[in-house]
Amino acid sequence: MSKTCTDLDTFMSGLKKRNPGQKEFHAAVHEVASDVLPFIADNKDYQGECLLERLTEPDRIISFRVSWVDDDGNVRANRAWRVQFCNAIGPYKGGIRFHETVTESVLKFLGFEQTFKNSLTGLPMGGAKGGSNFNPKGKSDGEIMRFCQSMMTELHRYIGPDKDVPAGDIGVGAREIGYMFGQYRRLSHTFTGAMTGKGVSFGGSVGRKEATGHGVVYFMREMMHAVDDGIEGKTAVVSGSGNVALYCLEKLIQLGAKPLTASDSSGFIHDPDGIDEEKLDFIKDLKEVRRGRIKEYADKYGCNFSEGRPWDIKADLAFPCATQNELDKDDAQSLIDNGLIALAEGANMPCTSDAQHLLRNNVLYAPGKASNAGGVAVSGLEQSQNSQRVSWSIEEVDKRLQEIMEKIHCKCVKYGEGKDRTDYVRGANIGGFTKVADALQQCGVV
Ligand code: NDP
Ligand code: 2IT
Repeated sequence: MSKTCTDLDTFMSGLKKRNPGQKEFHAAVHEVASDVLPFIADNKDYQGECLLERLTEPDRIISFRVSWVDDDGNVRANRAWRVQFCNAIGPYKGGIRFHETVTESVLKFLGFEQTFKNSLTGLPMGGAKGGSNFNPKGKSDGEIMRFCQSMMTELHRYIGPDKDVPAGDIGVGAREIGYMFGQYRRLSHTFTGAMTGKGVSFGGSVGRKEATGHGVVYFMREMMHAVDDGIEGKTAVVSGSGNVALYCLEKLIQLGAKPLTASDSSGFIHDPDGIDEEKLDFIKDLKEVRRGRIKEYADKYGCNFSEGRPWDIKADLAFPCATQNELDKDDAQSLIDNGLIALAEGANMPCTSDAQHLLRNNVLYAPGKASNAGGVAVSGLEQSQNSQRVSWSIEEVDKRLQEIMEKIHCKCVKYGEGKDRTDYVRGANIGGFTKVADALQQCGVV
């Protein structure tokens, strides 16, 4: 068999048989295949060589045990993985997630998405994702350090600046990257850009911490400009209060919008007066320094805290920035009924496929692989700076980030042009696919 099967049901039933029970991975592939298979059917150039079959099989998955000792002297064991999905256009690149819900299926979905996202940035980066079912909540700094060191003791064999360059994701921020990079440096006896998201004092790029959240808002700005509208004066609902959400809130405030909500896994706050710079500083201290719960915001500013998610709040713009499947069909309907204009995903696959279907047909809707690509894009800029042994200014990095988000928007418009509105999902899927597919074809059957 060397011709890609372009029937979606046949393609998916084969994929499900080969990957039983991996529902997150099935969903991610289904979303891409439903756009890419019709594109292949219409384009002879992409019909040979089983391109999508090859792109849905990771290059390799490394799975290993991480043993560590907690503060009470108990020996603990977790499972960790690195899914090296595809290095057709550059060294593997993608984050590491620490969360109790991490499974091989979750990391395969994220690695698959990353391959398309990284292609869209225009930078030479392949796709990968890693992580562990380790739950960092409530752990001391010492426990986090010992876990990170143990994880890197195994992982260091498989990564390197020209091989695979991990970064952060849920549960992995500056502290964890620092501990992992420190151990990598020690074990490899080298100082290279083998990870990104590093501290600025040891090779990190300025602007990387802010890049995903700022980039999502830059992408939203492009979508709004394309319909002769803007962000200024618009109300926004945001979920999460981690890295992506915090800097999405920050850029919304800087561009004159009025964000109304933030959340964590225990619930959300709704501030009808809007989250301003001073209130955002409070959330940054709460989440980045004290690692507290979002409910404290409601206690301090006298607004509402509720369990659940913020999607019943009326707003012009929506930014799901917490985790996968956090916005379902009912949530999407409620946002649409409340007059939503546009939604840009900060998280990876936050909308269920039913929700995505509704949003795609009713509002401007940007999938994460396009709208949250600013984070990995600035990771790519960090790799360039490390290779050249230079550090760019924040102005330089921010200018490049804005240009990259604009180019991704253009690519989505090129491949996603539609009758009523741009189909950003189709645009991102086909735009991401073509570059990787061209590389696969030109490099022979490997
Ligand atoms: P963080 O760990 O910094 O923050 C995650 C936020 O989401 C927290 O507020 C957390 O709440 C909440 N959250 C996590 N899991 C759940 C859950 N199961 N239910 C409800 N809330 C939850 O992660 P990031 O901000 O880095 O990542 C957020 C999303 O953005 C992820 O989908 C990630 O893959 C994606 N992303 C991240 C990039 C980056 O550069 N960091 C780049 C591109 C995408 P709590 O603290 O209570 O757990
Ligand atoms: O999902 C993502 O794009 C990330 N977690 C960032 C990956 C990276 O290598 O910066």
